[in-house]
Amino acid sequence: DPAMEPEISESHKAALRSVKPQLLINGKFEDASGGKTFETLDPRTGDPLMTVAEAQAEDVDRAVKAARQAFDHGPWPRMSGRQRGSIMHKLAALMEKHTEELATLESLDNGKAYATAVSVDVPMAIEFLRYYAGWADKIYGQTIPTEGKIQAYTLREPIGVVGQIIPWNFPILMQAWKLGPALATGNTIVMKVAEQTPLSALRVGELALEAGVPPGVLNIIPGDGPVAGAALASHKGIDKIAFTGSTEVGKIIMRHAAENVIPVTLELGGKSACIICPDADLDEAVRGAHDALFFNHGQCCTAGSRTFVHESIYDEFVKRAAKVASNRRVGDPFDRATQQGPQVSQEQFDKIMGLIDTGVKQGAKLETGGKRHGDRGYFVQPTVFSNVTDDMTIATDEIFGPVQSILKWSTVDEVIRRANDTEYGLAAGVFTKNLNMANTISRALKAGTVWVNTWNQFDCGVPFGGYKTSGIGREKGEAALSHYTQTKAVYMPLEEPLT
Ligand code: TXE
Repeated sequence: DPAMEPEISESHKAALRSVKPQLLINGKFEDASGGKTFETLDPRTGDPLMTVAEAQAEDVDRAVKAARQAFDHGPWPRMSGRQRGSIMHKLAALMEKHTEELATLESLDNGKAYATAVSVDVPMAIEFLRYYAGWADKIYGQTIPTEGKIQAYTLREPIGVVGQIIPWNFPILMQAWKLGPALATGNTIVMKVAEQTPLSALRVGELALEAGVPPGVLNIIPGDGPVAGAALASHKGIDKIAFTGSTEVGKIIMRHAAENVIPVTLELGGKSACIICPDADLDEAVRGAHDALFFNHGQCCTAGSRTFVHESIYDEFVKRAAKVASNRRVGDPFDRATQQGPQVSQEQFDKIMGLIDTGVKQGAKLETGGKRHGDRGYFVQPTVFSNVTDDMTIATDEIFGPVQSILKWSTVDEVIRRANDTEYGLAAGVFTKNLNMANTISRALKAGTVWVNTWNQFDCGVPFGGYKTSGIGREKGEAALSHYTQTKAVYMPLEEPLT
């Protein structure tokens, strides 16, 4: 219960003490220039959790130079893929050894349920690093048959210094998604972590040094978006930029990349349609659509934030969905029974409460929730709206909170058209027992991932990314490797030199 004084227990204090709250540049933890700092807050209370160095443009410049030196002269891009893979395996093993500490940091900083952090976020981050460690010695070019007495082959080389900017919703997991392919392919990295959640990433940075990642290969700079983030994205010394965050900032990142003519990968917002067909098992569909939206407090780019329910089952579905949501256990993330902790920040809390108000004003029917939970921290009641129509703001804008919007459909053509009628295209899904329906709908949906009778499956090996304004490029799987390598073609005469 958030009304109770949240506890900072001995194990929480020990986890916090494990973090060096500074900038990781060239293998050393340092203060920011001018001694600039910011507070990362405890979302349960809004009280300061820890004071962290805040990178300034000069610091970003130092980090990029360190990464450049490590790329141009250091061992990382020159060692064999197998050696790089083995260092990555060591990092994964160290993270595994520190699973509880990392999960504690994740919950303290982000507010997510500890039970989830310790069983999903941290183990998945470890699994991702292992998956990409396995790729490190399996990335190679081709020998290509050519016309004439000449042979040609290709090499796949790392791109160089990569800038990576990550958000706060899955701090350690987003870090692993970005580090895995970049490290495996031999790049060096400057990573700007989110100002709301810098702690777990800094701890992982230290473990990376312990694992043997050479100085300058992984530089981590906590700081503000418009200061440190912008300085990184616009820096002339980076060879690639990868970003996960809002579509609005994604456009800024792409403009910087255009200025410097460097490749850019973006993983941006979503407004994913979850389509419930009349033949679906109702309880499974209610539960599936609930999890699709409420997982991680609704703070998922893939949240099923438009639940389209067939008119023949609509009323019953809404009744059950409201019941499931109202039973959701909101509370202290460290209480093992908690399913939903606080939202990450005051800003996100305000945005969500504002959108709930807009929903009510625009005529959606509030079935449950709609208010703040408790009287301190950033807790929001699990909220369900019915009678939502396509033009309402809650049906068009990313809410990024525990707010389910249920819309009604009658024909398949109509629901496909409406599901696709959005600027986003990150994910979508359908609940049905009818194979034809599953095939028709999954092929017609314009989204980078489609889930059938499930949601939020994220296997390391399967590519993930957005259609339309949800992004550019793919993370995870073999697909991500192509964004961290460039191809060199080498020609060589087979007989006497050709002129
Ligand atoms: O995102 P930002 P915010 C969506 C979600 C959320 C909204 C706003 O709808 O409510 O975005 O969240 C850095 N140059 N998503 O404000 O600002 C910033 O410091 C360079 C969806 O937190 O995009 C952080 O590290 N960098 C998303 C990162 O960008 C800049 C996850 C993301 O922050 C910058 C998060 C700038 N000018 C939010 N401004 C997803 N796709 O999962 C900010 N940043």
